[in-house]
Amino acid sequence: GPCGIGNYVSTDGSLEFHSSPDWFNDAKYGIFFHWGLYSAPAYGYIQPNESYAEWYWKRQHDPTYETHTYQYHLETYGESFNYDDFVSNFTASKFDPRSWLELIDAAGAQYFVPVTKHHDGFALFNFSASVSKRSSVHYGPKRDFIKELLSTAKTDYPHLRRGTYFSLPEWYNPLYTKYAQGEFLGGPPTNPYTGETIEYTGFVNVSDFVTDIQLPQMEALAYDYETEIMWCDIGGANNSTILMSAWLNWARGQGRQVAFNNRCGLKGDYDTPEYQTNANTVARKWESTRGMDPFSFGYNYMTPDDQYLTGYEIVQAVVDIVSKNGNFLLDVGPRNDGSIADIMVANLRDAGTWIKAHAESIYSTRYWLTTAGTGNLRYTTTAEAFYIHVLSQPNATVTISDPIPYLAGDSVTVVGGSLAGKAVPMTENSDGTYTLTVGSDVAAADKYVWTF
Ligand code: FUL
Repeated sequence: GPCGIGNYVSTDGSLEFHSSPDWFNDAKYGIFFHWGLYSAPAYGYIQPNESYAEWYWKRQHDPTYETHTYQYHLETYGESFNYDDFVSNFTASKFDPRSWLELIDAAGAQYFVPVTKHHDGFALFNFSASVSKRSSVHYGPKRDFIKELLSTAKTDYPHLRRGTYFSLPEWYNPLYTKYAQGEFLGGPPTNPYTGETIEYTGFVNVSDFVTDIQLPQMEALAYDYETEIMWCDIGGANNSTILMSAWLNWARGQGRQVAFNNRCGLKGDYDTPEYQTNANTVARKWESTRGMDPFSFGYNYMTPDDQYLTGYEIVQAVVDIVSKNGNFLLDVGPRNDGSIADIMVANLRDAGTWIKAHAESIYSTRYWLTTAGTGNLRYTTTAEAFYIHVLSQPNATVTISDPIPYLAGDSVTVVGGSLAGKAVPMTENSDGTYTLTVGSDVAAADKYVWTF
């Protein structure tokens, strides 16, 4: 169905008529990639506010943060090594878009969102050199990674939807000073140890950050890269009404539906709780995001393997979030060479095996009315079926006390696992609840979440 009405004009009100496209609501599960210069130090200190490895520059530069990152940098790289010097460590020597895409696909994800430019302003895509030269196209590996990834996806994995993360502000861009807000003060950057002003690599002195840098870069993602999700970050100063109205109308003219999140300075198609989820169903579309790392989106070399989300935890998160009208955008932090740690690969594949085996109860489903299931039960629906998900291994019986109008007959069918298709007896109790009698064979025939 349509995800909006008429032609959009450049006002907040007009753009609020847009809603998340059906394909986005159907897709449920995506993979996020935080990969950039910060993947070279790959360091975050495990405490609130200092654990996001992609915030390395800000934390290193900002002595108000208990100085773990500040000290670490000093001891590891020395005071004269500036953040932009990580360009030479960011080799991407093992980056292969096919291996990332094969992993996304094996994970059971239906879309992906690479960071195209984080708050450090160092982009991984191409735009006019009269706007800025601060990118991997001009420095370091001299490659357009976003093009490599998106164009390979388009030809080799056409069923995967292609999104792009883009930070609206830049921490130390000299032109951002005019729009300073919160931790985004603008530049030029200084060396945190000597106080010296340092160069903002690739800086082109245009006149206005928003109209001359941010807007053309987003236009490049919209029109040259044909992104399907504008995953903005931070908001702040922007020209998003102009960009979005033109982009939505243009995409519609091509018969395509695109999405944008709630961090573009506009209400957006969906909310994006971060390292959080919703306890209950929320009718406005939402997408929960977090890293496989317990505290970071960017790769943190210090995180022990057993701290990463496991296959079990990923499956539980997908089922729980989907049953409440959410999507799950799970982040992977690749290393500076473009490779992905074995533990993340293994856990994603493990979850993917379960998700694919239970595809009919996850993808293209809708949440059940307005309440989440009670206890360890979660529900999803389609026009043809009603699905009961049990978040822990059933032991003889499962009792359903939620007032579900769809339960009828004397059995339900197992979805997924080695006994898929088997009938499980169901009885209606005198108090109106239902009991499924789950034999030990059915309980043993699946893992992580049992679906009927
Ligand atoms: C936040 C950023 O500050 C984090 O570094 C990360 O990119 C997350 C998805 O969004 O606002």
